[in-house]
Amino acid sequence: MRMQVAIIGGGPSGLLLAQLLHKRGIESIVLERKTKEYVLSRIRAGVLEWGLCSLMDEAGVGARMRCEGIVHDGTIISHGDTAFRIDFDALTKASVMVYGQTEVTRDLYDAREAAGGRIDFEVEDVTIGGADTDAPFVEYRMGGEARRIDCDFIAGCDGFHGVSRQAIPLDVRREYEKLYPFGWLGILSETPPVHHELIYAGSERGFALCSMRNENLSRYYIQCSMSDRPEDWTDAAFWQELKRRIPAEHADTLVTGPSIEKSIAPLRSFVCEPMRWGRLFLCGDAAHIVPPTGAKGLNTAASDVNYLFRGLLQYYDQGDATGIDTYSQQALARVWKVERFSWWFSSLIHRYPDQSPFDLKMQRAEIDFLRTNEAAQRAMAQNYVGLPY
Ligand code: RFL
Ligand code: PHB
Repeated sequence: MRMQVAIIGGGPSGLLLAQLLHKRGIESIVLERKTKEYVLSRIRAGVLEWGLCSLMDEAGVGARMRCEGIVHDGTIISHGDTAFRIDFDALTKASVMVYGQTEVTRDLYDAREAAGGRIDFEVEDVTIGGADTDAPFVEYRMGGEARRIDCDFIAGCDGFHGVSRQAIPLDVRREYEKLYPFGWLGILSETPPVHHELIYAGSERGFALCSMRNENLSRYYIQCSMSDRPEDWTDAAFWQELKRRIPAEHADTLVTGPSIEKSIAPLRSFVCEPMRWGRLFLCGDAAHIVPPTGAKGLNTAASDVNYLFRGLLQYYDQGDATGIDTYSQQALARVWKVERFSWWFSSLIHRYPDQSPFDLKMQRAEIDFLRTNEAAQRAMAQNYVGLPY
């Protein structure tokens, strides 16, 4: 079969790209390795930059987000019992939206189904062919049957463990990686959030984050050891540790309850260059990973989708390949800035196993500078609400 664009991966990147293209009359197929239920069961990001919110509107999937999402004009940063607020609205005249990745993905699936767009689930053995020619194709198996899609372009939206990145030859591909010596243990609980804004808490016992999905669904994280397993942590032990890391005024009012999800995520910074090889374009986690501090993973996936969508539109509408030819440079210029912010924020607020007394003093001085310097706060706020596309 023939399609204009073959999209590998039915996560938020692939689905958003498919929906934006469809709105402008460009047809695509989405190939997803898992079932829809599995994709929707993954609990991931919770904070959307205004740029992603606008893209959802443009894709025609913003209505529920605009209605049920919670606008946040600031966030709290604490160290021990010292806490201060970064006022996004006053510093940047912008804000972020708290609306879970699960809901974003659900809205995109609903729109795709309503539009009759093709998604093949539970695909296996996906391989990319001819990406460096004018006749690219994707081959895969579904239900034991071999299939082939001939297309103009391939979008590799298949996440960090996907096959798309591996299709770029090793002598072309350059990868940059940093692993952090700790993980995040996260829980979801049907309890009211401890505070109406997110709290990023540094402490001598390690980092903690108080986040939320809605007024009766809270998401909390604590920095943990890489060797910990979720089953090592009872709910009671989790709540106790969280309370010891956040300011006393919040620890005292924290409402606890049973966890309905508990998982550990490693922290990694990763970038693959280039993000384009011939007619193959990488988007989102397929090309880069950030540590979750600052909530940039999903948002950076969306900015890639934005550049690729506009490039494809320019190609199909005007016969102009400039946008797709400059995709990799444009996307990477923003990706590296986001990598820097996520690395900086992670370094600011975690305890590292090998930190010297000098390193700890530097970390405290950096937090104190941020607490007292408006220019530093503005730079932080600009990055948090999202750099321009
Ligand atoms: P995704 O969401 O990983 O989707 C990729 C999709 O591709 C499918 N796939 C394949 N399909 C076909 N053939 C193959 N060979 C395939 N290989 C894989 C997968 O099944 C999947 O459905 O990537 P995408 O779309 O680029 O979206 C990126 C975001 O999901 C990601 O950046 C964020 O979720 C990162 N992230 C977080 N970001 C935040 O901003 N805040 C968070 O709190 C946060 N928590 C997380 C996270 C990522 C995690 N991962 C990847 C382990 C927590 C976790 C656990
Ligand atoms: C979340 O709600 O899952 C979340 C929020 C902010 C982050 C990371 C994760 O920086």
